[in-house]
Order: sequence, then structure tokens, then C-alpha cells
Amino acid sequence: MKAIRRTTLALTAAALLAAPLAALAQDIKPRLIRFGYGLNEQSNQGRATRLFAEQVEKLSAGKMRVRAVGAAALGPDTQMQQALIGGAQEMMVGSTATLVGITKEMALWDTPFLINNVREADALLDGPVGQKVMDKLQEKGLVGLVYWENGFRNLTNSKRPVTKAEDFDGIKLRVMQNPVFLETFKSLGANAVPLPFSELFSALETKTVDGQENPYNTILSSKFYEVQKYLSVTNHVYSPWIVLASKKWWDGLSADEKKVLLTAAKASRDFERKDTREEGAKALADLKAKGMQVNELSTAESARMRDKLTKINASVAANVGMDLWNEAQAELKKMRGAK
Ligand code: TK8
Repeated sequence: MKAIRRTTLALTAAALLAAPLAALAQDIKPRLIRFGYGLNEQSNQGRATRLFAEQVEKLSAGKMRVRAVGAAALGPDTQMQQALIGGAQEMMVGSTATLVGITKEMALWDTPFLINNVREADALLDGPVGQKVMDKLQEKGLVGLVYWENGFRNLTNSKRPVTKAEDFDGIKLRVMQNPVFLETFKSLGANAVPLPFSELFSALETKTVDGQENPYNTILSSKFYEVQKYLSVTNHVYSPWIVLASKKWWDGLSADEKKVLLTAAKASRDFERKDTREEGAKALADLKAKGMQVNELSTAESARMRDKLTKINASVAANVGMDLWNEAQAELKKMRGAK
């Protein structure tokens, strides 16, 4: 009798403890965030992603955890965007250029020579125009948090130094999966082929394509100097990256969790821009030391190239809408006037 009573008591006590313990376990099990990106872990994208992950863990006191997956191991940009929309993946960072199929306003950032320097880039992206473009993502199932710097893009190839538009002739050039980039390089006379970034290195290595264009940082971190001899300083467009969340997932977060992510995203943006600019300032010398042959464009050739590309402006403006286009132009004009 006594033994039975003891067992019953023990069982009751265990049952009483079990419920709160289960609740507690639920509480302390961190919310896992799969965060994908395209470059490798040693890149500026990798470094800023690590900082974002640290900030999320710190600000949430360990209740949220970021599992960062680089080198397009979760798929190229376009595939991750679809995973976010469907709710199969929580977050990513990637090019705005690959988002145009989802949100046409993103094409604003693809306009050749739109932005002249990083001061203009920061002001435009972090100001009302950047916010307006970002907000357009929501109706498509994505939430844009912040813009990071990919940077001013420069041309590399394995055939010849490109010093004038005519030198593009016969160069098979990989471009991002984006109609404005395709049109830009066709207008300059290149044979432009869209390819995801994840396939680029091997396409260059096997000479499936002769060239590509990306910021110095990426040419360095992705080791394109191993398969590309010539670098032409074209600075033909400033490319942003954008940190995205799945809206399906985001809508289920608490206000506190959203705040953690936004704060961490802003910290990662500030870190990333500084880090990218520091690395970028040294990268050209590094690329020369790795054996790349670098050429600048003369002022006259650079002006000719811009001229050839002005017709692209009209098609971007028509695509993103005249209001947005004019607002961006007005902001740039104001900044340039207030130098
Ligand atoms: C990385 C890409 C890359 C971009 C490109 O996923 O594709 O050339 O510049 O940064 O988004």
C-alpha cells in the first residue's frame, strides 16, 4: 500500500513538473533563421552576414539564431527569392538586379551611371526613393530590410584590354539575369549572356564566357583574377545588395523580434558599407599584384560610352514609372547642386 502511494505521489509530482518544463523548453528553443547569400564566406558579403548573425543573437539574448549559408548553397538569388516568397526560407541577401522579375521598380538601380559616388548612393538608397522601391516588395511576399553596398561595377575579360566601346566586339560577356544589364552590354557591342553568379567562375574558367563585370571586392574574393587577365575601370553602374525576409514568415514574428532584426540589419548595413569601402580602396592594387592588367578609360571614351547608354534611361524610366524616375533625378540634382 505504502509503496503504491509513494509511486502515485512521484508520478503526480513528475506530471506537475512536466508541463511547465515543456513550456520552458518551448521558450528557450531559439527561433532559427536560414539566411542565404551568393558569395563565399571570405567575402564582404560573408563578413557582414556574420556580423548580422552576431547582432541578432546578442539583441535577442539567444532567442533568435541565424544559420548563414553562403556560396549559393541554398541556390542562386532567384531561387532563394522564391523560397522566401513561399516561406521555405526566412532570409537572404542578394542583388537588387535579380529582383526585377518580381518588383519592376528595382530596375531603377540598374540605370547605367545613375549614381556618381557613395555619398549619392547612401542618400538615395536610405532616403525616400530607396524606401519606396523597397516597400514595393511587400505586395510580392518579400520584406526589404536594408540595402548593402555591392558597389561600382568594373569590367574584366580574358581576351583584350577594353579601352573603347569597339573593343566589346566579339566578347562574350556574362551579365546578371536582368534586362537592363542585357540591353546595356548589347548596346555597347558585347555578346551579353545572362547567367546566375553561382555558375560564373566555372563559365569563365572553361571560356564559356570571356568576361564579366563586378566590383573590385568581388573580383578579388571570388578569385576571378585567376581566370581573367584584363580589368577595365568602367564604373558603369552602382549595384546595391538588399537584405530580404520572407513576408509569410515576417508577419508571424512578434514586434520585439521584428525590432531585433531591423536593428541588427541596420548595424550590418553600416558595418558592410565601411568594410566594403575599405577593402575596395585596396583591392585594385591587390588585383594588379595578382597579375591583372588594369586600364582606365580616357575621358573621351568614357563620355562616348555614356552617350551610347543614355537611351537605356528612357526604357528604365518607362519601366519603373515616370514619378519614381523623376523623384530620383530630382534628389540627385539637389545633392549635386548642394555640393
Ligand atoms: C551574388 C550576386 C553578385 C552580383 C552578380 O549572389 O551576380 O554579379 O554582383 O553580387 O548577387
